Amino acid sequence: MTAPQFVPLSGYSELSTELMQRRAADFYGDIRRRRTVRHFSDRTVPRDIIEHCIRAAATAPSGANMQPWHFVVVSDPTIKQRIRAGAEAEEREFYERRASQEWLDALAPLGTDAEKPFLETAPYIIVVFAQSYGLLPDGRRVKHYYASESVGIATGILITAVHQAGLASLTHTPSPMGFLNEILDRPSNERPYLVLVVGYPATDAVVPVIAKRPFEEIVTFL
Ligand code: IYR
Repeated sequence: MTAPQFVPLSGYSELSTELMQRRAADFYGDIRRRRTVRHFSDRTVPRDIIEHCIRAAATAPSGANMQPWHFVVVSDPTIKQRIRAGAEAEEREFYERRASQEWLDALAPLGTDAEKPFLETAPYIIVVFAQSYGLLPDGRRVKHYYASESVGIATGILITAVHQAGLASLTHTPSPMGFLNEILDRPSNERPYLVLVVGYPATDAVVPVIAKRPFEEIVTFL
């Protein structure tokens, strides 16, 4: 067992109430502009922007601080092509056979289909892997706790960081995603959690007309 060590909380600085109110409102005003985009430009994006977004994501809290994630950033056109082929094969199965009518009806307002050209067009595909357990260099397993919750939080921060950097993203979840372990050569303790497509939106990008649920419906103050 390792004994805890503590240092003063030096990164926190208190803000005035007015500044907190303004910042909270401003942040909402900015994040509410985020839209999931399915039409990307092929314009390149400097890699350090993506690196910073991933560094931000990796500050997420995680179960027992195990940080049960790995991010694979794909810009190589050949690998993107293989990911697109793998994803579209699964998606065709999904749309033509696996999905229930209820599921297809729920997706109808989004206008999605099995064609995923953005997987080749966008400059970056970030594949987020969740590690169900860790592996020490000698092969021993380290237990991970709340891996899904932890990776979900990190992914939320990643999406927010990408938006705040001025780029668009798409959360994409071909299912099943096992083909990504093979293409990206990831070990068996990692499962693909989500694919985040990142880049500039196409100049003629459109987004579906959808709405967020009313605040009163999603919150209860007691
Ligand atoms: N994975 C499919 C289907 C899909 C499922 C959900 I739930 C979505 O919110 C969107 C799409 C696809 O990517 O098209």
